Amino acid sequence: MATVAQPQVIDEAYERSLWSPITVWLTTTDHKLIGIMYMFTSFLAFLVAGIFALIMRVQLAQPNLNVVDAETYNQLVSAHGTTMIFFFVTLFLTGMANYIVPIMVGARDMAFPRVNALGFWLVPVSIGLYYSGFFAGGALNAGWTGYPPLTSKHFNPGLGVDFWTLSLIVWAISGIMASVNFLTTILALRAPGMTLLRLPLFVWAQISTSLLLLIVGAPLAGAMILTEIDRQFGTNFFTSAGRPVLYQHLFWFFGHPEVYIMILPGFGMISEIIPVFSRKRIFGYESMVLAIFGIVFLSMGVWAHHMYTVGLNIYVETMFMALTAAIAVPTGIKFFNWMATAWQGAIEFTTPMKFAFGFLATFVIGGITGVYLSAVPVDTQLHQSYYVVAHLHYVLFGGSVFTIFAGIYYWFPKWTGRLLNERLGNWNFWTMLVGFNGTFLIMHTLGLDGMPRRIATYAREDWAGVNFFITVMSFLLAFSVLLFVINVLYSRKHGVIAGNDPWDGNTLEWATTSPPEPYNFERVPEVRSFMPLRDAKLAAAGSPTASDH
Ligand code: HEM
Ligand SMILES: [Cu+2]
Repeated sequence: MATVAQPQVIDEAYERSLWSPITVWLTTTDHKLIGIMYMFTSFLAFLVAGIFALIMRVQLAQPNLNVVDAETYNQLVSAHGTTMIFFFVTLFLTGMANYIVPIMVGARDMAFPRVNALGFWLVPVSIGLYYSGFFAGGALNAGWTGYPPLTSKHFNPGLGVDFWTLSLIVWAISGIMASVNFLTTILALRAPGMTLLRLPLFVWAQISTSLLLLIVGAPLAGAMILTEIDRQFGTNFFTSAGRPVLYQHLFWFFGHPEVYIMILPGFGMISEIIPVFSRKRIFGYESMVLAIFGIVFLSMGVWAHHMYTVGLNIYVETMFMALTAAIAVPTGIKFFNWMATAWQGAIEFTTPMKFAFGFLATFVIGGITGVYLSAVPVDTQLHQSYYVVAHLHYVLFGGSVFTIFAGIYYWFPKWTGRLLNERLGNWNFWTMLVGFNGTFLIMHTLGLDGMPRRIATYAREDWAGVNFFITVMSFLLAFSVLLFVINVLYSRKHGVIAGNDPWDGNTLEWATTSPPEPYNFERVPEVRSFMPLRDAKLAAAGSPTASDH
């Protein structure tokens, strides 16, 4: 084992922890504490956006209800979408990666710890700006996509739109900072022996996500800045005198890759979790890395599949259709590799593994409905209908949220030193799986029947039964999240003590204490494959180590 010298500088914040915990959190530059703050903040956002969803579902439970009026509904649907996408999923994943990636590559911290802290502290600023709208006469009411002319001064004189553009500009700056930091950390601070092709797949996933956000964060900020200039200075970038469709190009050049920013880290987590609980090595490591970059590359060339109905040239549409369908190829490679990994493995159905399988089962439905929607004639019919709402929740909930829960159950012992309760975890999983599919599977039929999305109410009596069922199921889904919160609160104090390596893991985070010391490792194990800890264990047992790359 190579010994690394004791660190010269221990995070000053830790030293001050003797006298004031609050100061520690406010001043820390430790990637682990920053990771926890990201996760804590974004999970609160998840709860708020979930409550908004429940209010919307109550409103839609029967025809012609008036629980909330149309204007309030529009603000709720916009805040729900914006909060889930920008403030929950993306930032929760940033927090998980903040905690885990430096440890996985054997680093002491992120490359730029102070930039990391600044990136985090921009998050409450961004969320605060958006939510200020609610106290300034009404928040954004144009959907999370904020298309002009709905956001123009003419239609929307209030401050809600301005708070939204400012919020997302700050969000993009914070995300770009985090991306530069992740890329530098992974490229420059790897432990001795950790070549690129020995990076754990979760780290590869973080490289791809960071690259994407680095490229598409600026176009998003650009779209927001131009929207704001139109509003404040009467210019015509996106007005009807200008090019409203230009906004959609800019927004979706960000928006589609954003979907992959929200799912690739989950792919990475599943690629760590399935091998550990199948007791097998990942099937096709190199093809997994290649597939990630296939997705990165393609994801930047498909944005106009959100715009099939704006009147693009048919040949342009055909190209976007082909590229969109092509994404199924690298995604399919990953999917088959996960199944091949689990195939004939000694599978342990721990809660993280259940969520991993739950992800496989639900994400495939979102993937397949996505392939249908990629076809121009199909999308022309289904655009703006509940079919799209069902599809996007299969991808975002069945994909991102299930992987996030798999990752939380997997790494919680590392973060806190205690395991989450398996019994509550089992209930959490099954209520979520049933609640989720109950809410969103049958929703496809409403879309096929022509129910439009983003409507505050509807008159069709024959939609009442299905909508009522969906609303009941959405409460089961909310109950599953409640079980999770109870599990965290309970296990943090009373959970089973985890030790360093409760799952018999493969990667370096399990080689250090739970939670790790501020400097992460006293000594970093020698890295000879993408499963360094497994190698160390095999070597200690006198067995031949996993074959090298
Ligand atoms: C807690 C379970 C959830 C429920 C019950 C739920 C419910 C809803 C409802 C009722 C709508 C409005 C549909 C409409 O009027 O067009 C909606 C829209 C949306 N949801 Fe969810 N949702 C949930 C979780 C999520 C998650 C986890 C995400 C993302 C990670 C998400 C992202 C979105 C987006 C992007 C929209 C579209 C907003 C828009 O049209 O501007 N939702 N959801
Ligand atoms: Cu897309």
